[in-house]
Amino acid sequence: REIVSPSNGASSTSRPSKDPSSVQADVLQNLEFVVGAPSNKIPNGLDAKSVYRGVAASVREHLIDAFNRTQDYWSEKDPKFVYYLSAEFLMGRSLMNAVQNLELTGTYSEAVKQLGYDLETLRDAEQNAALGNGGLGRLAACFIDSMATLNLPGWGYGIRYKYGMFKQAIDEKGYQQELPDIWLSNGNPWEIPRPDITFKIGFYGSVDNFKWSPGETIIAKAYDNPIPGYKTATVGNLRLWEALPVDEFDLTAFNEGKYDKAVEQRRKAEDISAVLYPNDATEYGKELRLKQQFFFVSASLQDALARFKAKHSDNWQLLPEKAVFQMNDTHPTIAVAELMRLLIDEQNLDWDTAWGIVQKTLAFTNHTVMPEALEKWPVKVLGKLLPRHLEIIDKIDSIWKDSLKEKVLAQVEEMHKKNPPKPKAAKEVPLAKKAGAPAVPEQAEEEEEEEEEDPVEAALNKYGIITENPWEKGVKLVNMAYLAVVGSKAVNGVAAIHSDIIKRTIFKDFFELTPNKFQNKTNGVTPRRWLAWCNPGLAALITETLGTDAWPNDLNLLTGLRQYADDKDFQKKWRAIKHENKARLAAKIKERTGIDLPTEPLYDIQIKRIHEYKRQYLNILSVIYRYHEIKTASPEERKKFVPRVTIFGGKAASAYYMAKKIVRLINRVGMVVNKDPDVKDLLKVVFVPDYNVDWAEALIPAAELCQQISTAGTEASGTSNMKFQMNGCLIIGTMDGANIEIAEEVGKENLFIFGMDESEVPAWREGKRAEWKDYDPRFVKALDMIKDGTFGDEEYFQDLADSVSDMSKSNDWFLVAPDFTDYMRAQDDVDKIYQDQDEWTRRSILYTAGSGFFSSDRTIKQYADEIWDVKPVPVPAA
Ligand code: F55
Repeated sequence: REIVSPSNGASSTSRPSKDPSSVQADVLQNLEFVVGAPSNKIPNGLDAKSVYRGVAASVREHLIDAFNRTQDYWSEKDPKFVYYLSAEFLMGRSLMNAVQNLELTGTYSEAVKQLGYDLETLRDAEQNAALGNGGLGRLAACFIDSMATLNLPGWGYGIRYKYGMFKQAIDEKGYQQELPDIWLSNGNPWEIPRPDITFKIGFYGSVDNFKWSPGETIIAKAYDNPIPGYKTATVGNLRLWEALPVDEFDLTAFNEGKYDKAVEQRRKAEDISAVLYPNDATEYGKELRLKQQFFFVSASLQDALARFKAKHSDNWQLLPEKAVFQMNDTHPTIAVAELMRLLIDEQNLDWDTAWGIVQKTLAFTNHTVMPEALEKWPVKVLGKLLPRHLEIIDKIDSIWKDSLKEKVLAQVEEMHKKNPPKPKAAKEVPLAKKAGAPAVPEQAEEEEEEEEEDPVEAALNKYGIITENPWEKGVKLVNMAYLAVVGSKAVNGVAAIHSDIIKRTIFKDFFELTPNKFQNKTNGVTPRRWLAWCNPGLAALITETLGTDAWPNDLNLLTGLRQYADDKDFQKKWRAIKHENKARLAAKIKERTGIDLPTEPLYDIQIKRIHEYKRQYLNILSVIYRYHEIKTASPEERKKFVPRVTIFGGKAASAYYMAKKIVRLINRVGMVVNKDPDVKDLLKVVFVPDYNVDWAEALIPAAELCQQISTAGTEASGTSNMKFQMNGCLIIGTMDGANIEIAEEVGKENLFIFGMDESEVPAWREGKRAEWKDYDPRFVKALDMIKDGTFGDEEYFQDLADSVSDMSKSNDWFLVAPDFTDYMRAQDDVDKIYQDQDEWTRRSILYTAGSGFFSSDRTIKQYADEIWDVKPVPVPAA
């Protein structure tokens, strides 16, 4: 399907204007005719929201103009396209990013000023597009930014959720409340509805002789969201799908007076794109979730295939040379079966031809090794919702296993030669058990052992896409990650250590079969949003110092800052900017929470989803101990403390029991510490409510220390660590995820590294833990304070305390207790270095200077070269 440009190549049509006075006229025009503001109120007498809408409508014209030219050009050139399939795109706000990327900031600031407003105020009138949970969704947003900037022909494909990530409020007890995110209430000027681009999506029904007759059909309608590149005429596309009923209204029911039934179909269809599932680390097993996944995958594949067909009719062998679909985690992996179905059932290809094409057209990224996040759909659920797909998956599974038979047979024979046949085959320990989920019910284990399994069958089963649920005998599951691995040409992890771990653990058997399929693509973040736009002070200093403003598109240029790391004058300027950013943040925090913050202390920040593996708990325990030390110190001793502001931000999944307790504990500690007159400015504890992308844009430039303290081996990569690094913020962290690569770039000695590393964790969990008793007295003291009611609610916090201290109730799976002592040692180092501001600043400069590798431009270039084989197609300037 082509995108038809209304301008139809007519270069004579007037392009949106680029000088302040004509831009001003455009804004006024849009205020009157798009916003519908009464002319006697324009421009004064309007609220910021309305003016924002007028300005956004005018910026939109620039975007659409370049968007149409880009898409027309790409369509004409017909290069290979990458389609980034993701259930989440955490975009944040668009106004400033669009204005900056289009290089119209000066123009718009001026135009808006003449109307009596300033651009910053209007920026804050925009709703956040929070169509994602956290790292995975924000990564997708950074990636499409880089794709456009690098002129790579490609689109993002996802879901236009009506409600994004829930809004978080903190009640007076410190408890998290979830509120709906009604982000479309003020309209969305950044999207282009495409009522003419729709696809039918089927569900349920039956299969007769390979022919699927869906029992329910809905419509997917496209919305295009232009994605401007920076310093390029390219504007890419994020196409999001909305679910609609085939028939708006059941007239018969209406005429019979059954009014609610008349709209029932509509409601049911709209439910599919209604709400983002707010969990970032646990799968749901809910049918609606699978419906969402299939809905957007099917629409996206149908759309891309239609576009291919319009150019190349039935030459399907050419598809792998024209399209590649990158699957962002397991959420879109039903694509393996859907692409097979479309090629076989709709385009009449035979199985082998279709399978050959699929395996050259799909690629898969894994973002986690946490067993509870790996999606496994019960065969019953999948088979009911998508009967034809289950049939296809079943066939993929048996052909796949058949292809391994000879190999496995040889392996078994070899094994038997070495060890004469034992009565029973060695049993695989279920992965989830290895990784610490509750143990398999013992009874089930015993029963299993009683069965005599054919050793070849047993060996083959470890490769099974469809397998038995280890917790529930007789219940079969479709392992979506395995389906993706088998159906893809490439599989990648998101940081070096993570890519290594997946080869050794969750995909070990697959790696041994096809080692070349497995790759690493270390994550990156867009330096436009995360340095240039969010930290204008630092950006200006960098440009002035390097003597070029080319660095946002060529981030390795930042190495040029290294030579200034010891320069006292430069350090002074560097510090002054950090201080301004801290003051700006303090003002925002005051406005949102009422808390007054001094700007002299060390700003220490941990922002990320609340999760036990990310160990916000470890952080708050050390804060509690610090509080105790300050309180029990004499006035003279107090002078020796390095003042700190500790800031937390993050949402807990609504059903995550422990995470919610951690949120409450942090808030309770803040309530007590912040009003304690003994503490004064030596310690402040802030929980910023409703942490989101624009909080991040204010917090990161102001941060001096950030906490990246996950249990080694659990955080696949982390991406906020990269954003902090770019902004000259020092890291206290474990040797986990991308911290390791950051340490390589910056010099490990410049980070505050602590704790067990990934190789030590299993031995501790499986052995040492049993007899370990070296609880740090400071750790015991902090827990005692929680338990004695220093922060109130001691009963409520009891099990949180037990979870890291009472091995009969829990096993401290994430190593809070054993890592505590070294964490405190690292914290002491932090205090010591902070007192030497020159040394601190030197390190800070080295962080920024060493952050070039973590530009998502580098990441995307590697995807394009090493997986996608997609080449840049720059759009000629207008
Ligand atoms: C969302 C939904 C489900 Cl069902 C499972 C996981 C998620 C999710 O949001 N995961 C996520 O954010 N993973 C993170 O991805 C980042 C980008 O690769 C990594 O940096 C981070 O380590 C990882 O936890």
